[in-house]
Amino acid sequence: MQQKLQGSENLTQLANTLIHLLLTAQKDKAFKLVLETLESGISIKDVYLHILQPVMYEIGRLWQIGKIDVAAEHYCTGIIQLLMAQLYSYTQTNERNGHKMLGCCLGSELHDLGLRMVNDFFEIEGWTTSFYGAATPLKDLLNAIKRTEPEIICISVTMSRGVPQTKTLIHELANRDLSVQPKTLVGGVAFLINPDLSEKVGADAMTYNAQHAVETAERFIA
Ligand code: B12
Repeated sequence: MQQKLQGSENLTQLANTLIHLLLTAQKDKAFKLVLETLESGISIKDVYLHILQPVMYEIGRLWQIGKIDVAAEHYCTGIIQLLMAQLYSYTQTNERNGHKMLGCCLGSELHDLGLRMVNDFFEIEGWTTSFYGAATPLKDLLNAIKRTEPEIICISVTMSRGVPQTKTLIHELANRDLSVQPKTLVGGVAFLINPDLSEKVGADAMTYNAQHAVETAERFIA
């Protein structure tokens, strides 16, 4: 990287460059761009929220308006997932704080990249997280919650058909005799487009992005 990149304009510029590299199948350059961005001093959180997240939203928009096909979307998603896996070591920055969070997607929900980002933000702040991604069955999740005793449960919902199961999970948790009674946070596109739903499912809070999610959780355990 020739000069240290800073400021939101540069982040937008980097996001645009990354989209171009992905859509022209230049995987190696895409990796190099993101790793050099981190090396230039831009934080992992900024890379996630101001580069990778907008890139995925733009990929979705391009798919929706028919400018790219499903194969191109899958290619881009695959590379972003690989990148995030590679960035995991950058999330282990703070000492563990002794708190536990469990993140999940229920039922037929396949969108788990946003949840991965949420889990990673908790890891950055020192939490120990468990990730139960795409389409985890409700009863198995209840077993996992009993096993891992998290203080916070993050439920990610993109497709609105996942809302009833979210309500069921929250209701089940409230009626179980758990040694740790967890607080529930909800988020994802289904709640972004209809924030009132969070109250209807009985969640303790809904937040807009991964940073707000960890800040809200920290208020709950304070
Ligand atoms: C990648 C992708 C897929 C991938 C998912 C891969 C994966 N492992 O995640 C695949 C190919 C599987 C997929 C499938 C489908 N998809 Co899709 N997909 C996308 C796309 C392009 C990107 C999603 C993403 O990664 N976003 C980036 C992340 C970082 O953002 P995020 O999820 O919003 O997460 C952030 C916040 O919301 C928040 N957050 C998220 N979860 C949580 C949880 C908690 C507790 C908290 C507090 C916060 C929080 O924090 C995150 C980080 O800041 C979106 C476009 C978009 N606008 O999102 C479409 C999109 C979500 N998909 C869409 C559709 C329609 C589909 C399909 C129905 C397509 C089809 N015809 O088959 C299927 C449905 C599959 C299913 N059963 O779930 C629509 C959804 C419209 C809607 N909800 O009404 C979108 C919006 C595309 C569009 N523009 O129309 N998709």
